[in-house]
Amino acid sequence: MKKRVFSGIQPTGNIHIGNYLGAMRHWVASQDKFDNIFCIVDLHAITIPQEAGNLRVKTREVAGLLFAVGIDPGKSTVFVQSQVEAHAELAWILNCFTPMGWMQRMTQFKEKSKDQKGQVSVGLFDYPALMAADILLYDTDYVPVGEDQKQHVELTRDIAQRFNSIYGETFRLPEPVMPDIGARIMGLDDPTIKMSKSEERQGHAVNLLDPPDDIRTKIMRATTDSLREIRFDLKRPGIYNLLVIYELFTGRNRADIEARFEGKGYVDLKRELAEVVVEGLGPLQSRYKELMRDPAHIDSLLTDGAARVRPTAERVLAAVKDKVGLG
Ligand code: ATP
Ligand code: LTN
Repeated sequence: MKKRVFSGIQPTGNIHIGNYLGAMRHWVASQDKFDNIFCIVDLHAITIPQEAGNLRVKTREVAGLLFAVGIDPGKSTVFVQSQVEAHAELAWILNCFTPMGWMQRMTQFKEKSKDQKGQVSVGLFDYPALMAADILLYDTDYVPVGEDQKQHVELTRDIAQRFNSIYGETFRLPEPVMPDIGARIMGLDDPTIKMSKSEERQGHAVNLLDPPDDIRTKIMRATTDSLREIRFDLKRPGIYNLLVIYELFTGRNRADIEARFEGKGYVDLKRELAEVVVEGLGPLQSRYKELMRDPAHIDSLLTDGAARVRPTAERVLAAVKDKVGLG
């Protein structure tokens, strides 16, 4: 039996190279080794206001991108969260087993609620319980994510353990899996914050669907420092981030990269990086365009995906309800 992998991505904003390098490309790379489920988490998306038409467009766009980067619907299941009702139902039950104090520690909520001033929804606060439901419904072994989600996976384990200790072995405990390099790609305009879909500034992120000239402009304008040497030095976050992106797109090792840029300037690095990223994203962009000629096909892959996972989700939910004394 292959181990089960589950991960999720929100259909909000534009998918960027941080999502790709930190998460999506690892999902693709491990497809043969594991039994994979990838979920487009539209219920999570509405924790922040969304326009209905746009949410639908983005949901299909993310699906198209997942298939375009190489998720093979024959090997992995991709589905839309709101199409499997068990997610919302288990989230409610888990709410009732999650102490407020545990939720109050979540750093993502603290970050995200800052931007929202007085408009923060209860859903945003409760986001991690829904994420725990996503993971626990499928007897998940591994959750491959970027570093920002580690805390949520650890909370999921705590909630699962708490439930298990009250009702006996019910949930499998999942483990977060993060890449050694690229788990936290930083913003191009501000390398002290993570590259994020919700940052809307023009030069913040390279999006997977950016035209080549936009990619070039964004990389050429990336914030660096006033030093000269091109080295992997964590204390110089701007240049470090660009080098990590270069490293991940080219697959070259650090010593070779440093040797290649010895005596050269930041402009040389940026120019070469821009071409590497343009080339790296080219094939994916063509596949995406191709796939999007037939949106009905994408929708049908998603419907099939939901049908495939629904029985597992319903079995786990039924066991939980039975233990709790519901229904
Ligand atoms: P937002 O910032 O609006 O919450 P996001 O950019 O974090 O969105 P998600 O859909 O929440 O995107 O994340 C999808 C996956 O990408 C998650 O596994 C997440 O950990 C990973 N990820 C997101 N940003 C980065 C980043 N800057 N570096 C590496 N991985 C990332
Ligand atoms: N919170 C995650 C998206 C997400 C997820 C999940 C990731 C929702 N449910 C389950 C892994 C497993 C995010 O913002 N990236």
